Amino acid sequence: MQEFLKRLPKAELHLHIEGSLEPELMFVLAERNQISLPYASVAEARAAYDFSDLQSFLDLYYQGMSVLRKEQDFFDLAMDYFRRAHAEGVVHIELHFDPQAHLSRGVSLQQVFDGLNRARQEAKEELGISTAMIMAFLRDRPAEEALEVFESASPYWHHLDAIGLDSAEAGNPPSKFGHVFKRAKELGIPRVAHAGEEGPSDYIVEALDALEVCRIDHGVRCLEDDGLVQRLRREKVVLTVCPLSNVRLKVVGNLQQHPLPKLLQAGLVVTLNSDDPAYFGGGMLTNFIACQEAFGWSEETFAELAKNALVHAFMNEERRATLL
Ligand code: ES4
Ligand code: ZN
Repeated sequence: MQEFLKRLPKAELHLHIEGSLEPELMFVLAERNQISLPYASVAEARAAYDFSDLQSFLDLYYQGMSVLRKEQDFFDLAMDYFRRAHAEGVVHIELHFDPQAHLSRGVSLQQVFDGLNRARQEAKEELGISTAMIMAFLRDRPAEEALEVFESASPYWHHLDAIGLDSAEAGNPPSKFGHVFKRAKELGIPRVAHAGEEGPSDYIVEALDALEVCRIDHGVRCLEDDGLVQRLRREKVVLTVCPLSNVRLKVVGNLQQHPLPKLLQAGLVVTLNSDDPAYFGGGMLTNFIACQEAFGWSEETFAELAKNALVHAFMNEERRATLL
């Protein structure tokens, strides 16, 4: 079964590239950029990844990415992840990235885009992996700042497959970003948003109504609203579920208690994803295997989940046809 899961062509629709920064590379980049880390060793960093909620993770996530300063750092970050994902049978990766978390440290959009785009090109040529870019806004920052960043990214809009919304969810409803997402819609840029991870199911409704997203990242709390579940099923809204993330951030008590089987039972378009693999205990294959162990799903179920991701990926139709 594990061999089947490894060979299954997997597309990853929910991945924060900054959350793929393994402690080993973090130490290399810290040395290269003369940045001090609060950890004495790789083991100490890993031991610190013991989260009580989303915010306790975000604190270490922003801390960790402080080592990313130059174009080469973003290239190394992404290439390091693409190689690991390739070894796990991942064929397509959609990268969320957080420009505000870099701009606020004096790192330019050009350094971020150039490094990530160079890695995407190399991944395509050397690994045969296709990629997509999702520029995410930090919902715990002001909406005006998100709009400014979006406008200042105009030279790079043609590289974007979508915009997204991430960071601390509770108290930062999707509607706060209505005008940014409206602007993206006018420009023909697709939209996704994190909702219903720590925040209430109402935020999923808001993301659909106010942001007009085609996907909900996480969305596991939709089950608290029967009407919403019916709507998600009717409108075939994709949920990018991240099982190990939900366990590590204590959205669920353990994987056996995860609502994934209920989401499938409800006929929703579910996909499996890693979110922040360096922080949550593993990448795509680890998530698939953990679900196999927790739920005992058949090969057919995993094939359906993997197909959902390929069908709904931001990918040209020629590429999709080769993978389906
Ligand atoms: C995130 Cl798991 C999660 N939720 C919200 N924002 C994020 N940024 C990176 N990972
Ligand atoms: Zn996420």
